[in-house]
Parts: sequence; C-alpha cells; structure tokens
Amino acid sequence: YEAREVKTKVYDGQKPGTSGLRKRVKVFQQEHYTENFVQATLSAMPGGPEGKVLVVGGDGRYFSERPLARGVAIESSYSYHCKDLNLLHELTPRPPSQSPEASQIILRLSAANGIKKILIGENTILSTPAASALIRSLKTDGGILLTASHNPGGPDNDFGIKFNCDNGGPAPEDVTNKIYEITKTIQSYKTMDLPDLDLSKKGTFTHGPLQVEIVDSVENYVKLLSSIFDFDMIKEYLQSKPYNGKSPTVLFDALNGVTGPYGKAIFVDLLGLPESSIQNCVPKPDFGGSHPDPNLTYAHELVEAVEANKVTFGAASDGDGDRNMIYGAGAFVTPSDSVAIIADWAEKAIPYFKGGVKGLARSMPTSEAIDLVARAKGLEVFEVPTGWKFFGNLMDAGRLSICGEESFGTGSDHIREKDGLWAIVAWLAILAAANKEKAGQDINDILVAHYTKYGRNFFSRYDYEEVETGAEEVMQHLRDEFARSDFVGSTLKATSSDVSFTVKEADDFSYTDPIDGSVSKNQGLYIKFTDGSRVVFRLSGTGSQGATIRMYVEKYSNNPDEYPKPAAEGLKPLIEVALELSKLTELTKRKEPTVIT
Ligand code: VG1
Ligand code: CO
Repeated sequence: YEAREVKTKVYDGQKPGTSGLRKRVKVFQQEHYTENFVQATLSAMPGGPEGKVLVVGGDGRYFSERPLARGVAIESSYSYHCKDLNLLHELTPRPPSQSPEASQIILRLSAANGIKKILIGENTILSTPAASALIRSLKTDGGILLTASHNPGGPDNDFGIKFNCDNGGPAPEDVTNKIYEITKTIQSYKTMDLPDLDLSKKGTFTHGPLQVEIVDSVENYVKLLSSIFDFDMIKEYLQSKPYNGKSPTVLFDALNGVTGPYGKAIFVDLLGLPESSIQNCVPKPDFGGSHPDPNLTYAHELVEAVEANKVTFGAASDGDGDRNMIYGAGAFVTPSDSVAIIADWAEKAIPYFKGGVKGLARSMPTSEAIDLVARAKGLEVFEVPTGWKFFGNLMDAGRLSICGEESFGTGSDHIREKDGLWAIVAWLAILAAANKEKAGQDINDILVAHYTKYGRNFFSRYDYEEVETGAEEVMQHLRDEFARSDFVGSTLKATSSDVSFTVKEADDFSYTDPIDGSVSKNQGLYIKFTDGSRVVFRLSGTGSQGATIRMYVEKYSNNPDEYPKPAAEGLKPLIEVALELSKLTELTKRKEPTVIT
C-alpha cells in the first residue's frame, strides 16, 4: 500500500467547539468532510503525526464503524453487529456507495500520515473516560474520540470527533485553533487504500504500514477504578441492612450509551449486585432513539423506577460516559452540590485522596457550593471557563484534585476528562462511609447534613435549544446594558413580587490560565448582585444546529427553613429579573426553555 494525496475542497465551520467538532451525521458523510477534519487533526497534533501512537475509540454511535469486513450485507439493511457486547441492532438502509465510517477513515489517514500505531477499542467502543485513562496508562501521544456525547445518535442525528493530547485531556485551544486554521485552507489530504479492518477481534494486526491493536474496552478502566476506591467497603455497605433491616438498592441506567458494559462490570461483576440493578445497558448506535443525557428530563425512566421502587441509589450516565446524575428516592443531587459533597467527603471515603486533596475547581456557571468547601478546608479553588479542557493544566501542575461542572460533569485528576462512573462510585463510597459513622443514612441525609454545614446554593439552568433567531441579539443586548455607565449599582425588580437585586458587577468572563498564562476571552456574560446571587448567559458550543442559549441562576441561602424548598421557588424572582433584563422572550420568541435543570 502506498500513501496518496487526494485533492479536496474547504468546508466552512470545522471549528472544534466546547468539546470537539459536532455536526449532523449527514454533514460528516459528505465527500471529503471527515477526511479534511482528520487530516487537520493529524497535522495539528503537537510534534506532528510521524511515528506517533494514538488511541481511537468512542461511544459507538452511528457512523463510528461499519462491520464491512465481517461480510454483513449492507445493501438491504444496515446491520450493526457487536458480537462481544452481545448486541444486534437494525437501522434504516443506506446506499452501499457511501463513504466508509469514521474509524476506517482514521486508520487510512493515519497510515498515510506516518502514525506508527493505533490502539482501538473493540468495535471502536471506549467511553470518554476510558479513552483518557488508556492514553495515560499506555503513555500514548494522544487519542481521537468519536462521540457527540449526550447528543442523540443515528443517521439523522449527531456525530463528533475530538482530539485529546498525551495527558489524556481534550486538546487545549492553541491546538484546536490550529486544527481550525488548517481546515480553512486545506487543499488535499493523505490517505492509503487499505481495506476495512475488522474491529471486532481483539489482538494486534498489521494494517499496511500501521500497527493496530484492538483492545478490551472495559478492562483497563475498571482496573483504574479498583485502584481508586475501596470496593470491599462499598460491597460491605451494599450487603449490610442499615435501612430498617433492609439492604440498600441500586439502579444504574446507561441510557443505551457506551457505559453499559462498564456498568455491568462494576455493579454486577465487581460489586455482586443483581442484573436488575442495571438497565438500558446495551450500547446502541442510535441510543434506542432516545436522548442520552442524564438529567431529570431525559432520564425520566430512571427517575420513575427509583420513585416507584423506592430505590436507595439511582444513577445514570450520558452517551459517552463522562456525565452522571445521582438520584435517590425523593432526593435529586444537583451536579453543583454533588462535586462539593464529593470534595467534602473525599479524604474520608476514597483511598485515592488519603494523602490529601490538592485543590478544587469548577466552571464559571457552576454554583459556588464547592468554593465554600474549599474555604473551610483551606484549599485553592479555581473558576475556569465551561468545558473540561481548562482543568487539565491545573491537574498536570499538581494544583487540582476534584472539579466539576453544573452540566452533570464531575471528575478528578485520576484522568483528564470528567468521569460519570467515577462520580457514581464516589457517591456509593460516601454512602458507605456515612453509614459506617451512623447507620441508616441515605442520599437525602447527606444533602441535609451538607446544607446544615455550609448553607445551600440554589441553582438552575434554562436551556433554549436550537433558537432560530435572536440568540446573538440577546447577547448583544446584554453587552449594551453592561456598557451603560449606571448599570453597576442599578436595582432590578422581579415582575411578580417586591424582591429586587442590586447589580454589583457585570462582565464578559475572561480566564487567564495560571499555569501557562494563556488567555481565553468571551466565555460568558455574568452579573453578580450585592446579595451574592448570580446570573450567567452564554451560547452553547456543543450544538450541531442553530444556537442554544443557556441561562444560569444561583442564589445562596443560609436560612435552614429554606433548605427543603424546591429550587424553582427560591429562584423565581431572580429568573424573572434575568428574563426581563435580557429581553430573551421578546428577541427569541421563546416563551419557555426547552430543558430546565
Ligand atoms: C456543554 C456543557 C459543558 C460541558 C460540555 C461537554 O457545553 O455546558 O459544561 O463541558 O457540554 O460535555 P456547551 O458549550 O454546550 O454549554 V459532553 O458530556 O457533551 O462532552
Ligand atoms: Co458526554
């Protein structure tokens, strides 16, 4: 096989967003489109592609791989067969003339660009945290992740490609900017006419000049978690009977995403729970037609099952496995509270942190609950822009151990991605530790104890998805308001009550990385009020179509009478003020948000 140069044309808009390039599958399927982006990625990787070793894997969504090499007929029906994960899933037919799937394209371009070796998950399956772990434990030069995370999958939905560096984390902005620059002028790419490689068999293969090792999707990751947590302690708790003579019950929902096999390995094989403790645990290329996002809206099946059966501990993760939701009967843990509580319990409940926690961090819109824990423990706390890539430098420098985002992302420096199953096991460890101190404690008791100690940060996010017009206008209108000389110090009044808020500070968030000094501007518009409340507006960087406006509101209370109240109630005046000030309804014609979390 020989490398050959293929002439191509430039496609607009191949700018990696918050977490890689995410577009509709049909966009990626255009001639040369995926090749252009993969070539740009290989050319932009630090030190270039020559002689490098990369990890490749993803959430198994549609367009990740096609089992051509196994002789599956694709003319009549598209059949996705993943033998070892025991899944067979039919999708609508597609013409056989279409271009190969992303994983085969990556193999061909890698071979032509001088990559030495590719380690790829069996059937291209690797959760985002598992890929990050693999890059780190095998000390590879980086990895290419095939995922659009929580966005729906299938022929009419989303696909995504993301590059991670050798620390296992999403490429920083200087690399993603370089990728984008290359896509704007690309004239050709290098490929090699290799046949499709069967990605269903583990082992090492020679693929043209390339060495390809097809690895177990789960093993390395589960080993890592076993070294972090005390699984014996968790098992002991699960087998004890602290709840009126009854054992705790668990329900994990993979939402048909990639974490199914990982969840089975952890909950069933390792912790000895019954099969009924996991659901939707077969990864499907279209996520069973659902939206694989673990929140109260999209994980309603889990919420209903937890409530109906009074399950002690419910949890879900997203399509690619980096997000998590913790939900016990009658008790929803907001992600902002979750990371604060994990930080508070870390040294007591998780052996990995026995030596001490180095520092804490959150993304800017995330509630300040974790700041309060940091202050109490005398730890540094960082506020970074949205997206996991900003945590990596702090971790690499040894200044950050635990961090999180309000968007159901929680993690630590064991890898360089957020990690859904890590957070879920961390919560099981907290329950186990709490029950050792005093038997009978459930998720709600842990929440109440935390609020009693620190106060409660009420928090909510309104998403206006795929807004057709007015998104930019809302942002510009806010910038104009901020620019008014009398804006700071002005008082904004709620529409349905007498409550009012006085503006203390308003700006467009800018971040200077304390490690390398790089500056990231325009990261979200925020208003801080004199009573400590905050409102944030930003445009999403992960959508594939139209603009998504996110509005975040936060209000702190240390009045115990307010702790049990639903967040929506305490936040109502603030939400009214935010909507009125931004003219969001007027400019976008959207009366209601698409999702409230
Ligand atoms: C969203 C979240 C952000 C998260 C990102 C990637 O980004 O708000 O907190 O890091 O998704 O998560 P945006 O730009 O749409 O607000 V995932 O699980 O999609 O990789
Ligand atoms: Co995700």
